Amino acid sequence: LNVVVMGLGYIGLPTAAVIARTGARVLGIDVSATVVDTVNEGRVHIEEVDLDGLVSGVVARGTLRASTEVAPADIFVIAVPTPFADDHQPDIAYVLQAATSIAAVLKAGDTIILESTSPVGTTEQVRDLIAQLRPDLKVPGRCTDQPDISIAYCPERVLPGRILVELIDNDRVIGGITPRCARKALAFYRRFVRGACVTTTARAAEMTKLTENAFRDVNIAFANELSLVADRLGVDVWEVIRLANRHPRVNILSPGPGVGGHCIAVDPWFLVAAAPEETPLIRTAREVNDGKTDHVVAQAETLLAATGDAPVACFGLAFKANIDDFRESPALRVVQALAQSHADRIRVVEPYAQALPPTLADTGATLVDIDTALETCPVLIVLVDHDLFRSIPLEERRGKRVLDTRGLWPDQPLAPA
Ligand code: SAJ
Repeated sequence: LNVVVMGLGYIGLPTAAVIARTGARVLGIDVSATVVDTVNEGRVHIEEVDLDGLVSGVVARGTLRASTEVAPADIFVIAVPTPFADDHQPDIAYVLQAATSIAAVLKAGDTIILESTSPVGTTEQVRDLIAQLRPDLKVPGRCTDQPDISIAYCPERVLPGRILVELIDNDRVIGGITPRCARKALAFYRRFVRGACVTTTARAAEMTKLTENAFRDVNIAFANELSLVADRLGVDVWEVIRLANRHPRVNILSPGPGVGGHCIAVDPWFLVAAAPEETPLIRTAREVNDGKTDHVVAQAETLLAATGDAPVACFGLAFKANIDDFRESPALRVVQALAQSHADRIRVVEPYAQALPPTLADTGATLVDIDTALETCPVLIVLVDHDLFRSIPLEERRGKRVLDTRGLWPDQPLAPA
């Protein structure tokens, strides 16, 4: 079996490597020559648990190769980004570009599977584009006799940090343009997925993916809104949530400095853009979560104003715990805002960064290790719940002024006046 995976990012590269491990011959395509060279040397350009060993193994065995040029194959998996524009309208240009390059090498019997998170209707747009570019091929849903190719939508659902486990164990939703397309794609996923593979239509599968991430966003927004109420009322929100969650049908998520990453902070907008009138809740959840970051900046400014010119240690830049991914990170947004007017006071502690990211590099803020921060900074702001931070014992935090946006240190005494 020959498989082409379009896009060698956080999803495409692990997916390509897992398929290659089954013995299929996989060609990974990326627009970046650096990424292609790195993979062909058996190395990885992203941090993900166990990915380096897997990639070096399948490249050495010759089942995974990378290129900037698409080649003929039996299965084409599209895993390219679908960002949104400034007006929150989804941008599927990369998906359509990928489909265009696939069209050039497509032959009867091939299957195209879109995995990128996409607005409802995108898989049909891919089908229409292929029909237009390759009038010699019969496309599914557009002809009465047997189509020449199959097209399906099967969203990725893996959690960064657990990608290689979840690629295998998670259930998959497989939406075909027609039931036959779905069955074709299902046979492919059965090669490496241990979870259940459930088939449906392409449109239902597209909406399912958006729904999952909007569900999480709305639930995090509820927790973030509670944290604002608790602040106003002088109550410990973490304690309230812990207690409320003892109810058998209550399961509240954790407040934080906002929602980051390239999925949960983005995908709900695809639903809002598709049905603006019908989505006040989903839109408001997005606004609540973005607004939480502004609230944390204001809290931090108040703390800085109350602490003279004391150095301030900001714990964490990543968008969530225990990863090196800073995309759309609320922690990074908070530190950037503080660095604008207090750069000389700002020390950043981020064990997952070798250097400050470009947006902070020239501000005057400095990157320090945990020990230095604890020794030199009387003011601590927790922005990410990395395990390395959670394990700092109370003795090392006693007497500090602390703003803990993640509820990481429940034993922290109230700050000295
Ligand atoms: N967060 C909170 N409080 C919580 C949980 C999360 O503030 O209780 C924050 C995190 O700190 C982070 C953001 O939300 O900033 C998102 O983190 P996450 O762990 O909820 O999700 P992602 O973005 O890493 O991955 C999500 C997952 N989707 C769901 O859990 C429904 C993953 O399964 C998807 O594959 C991924 O999006 C994706 O690619 O769409």
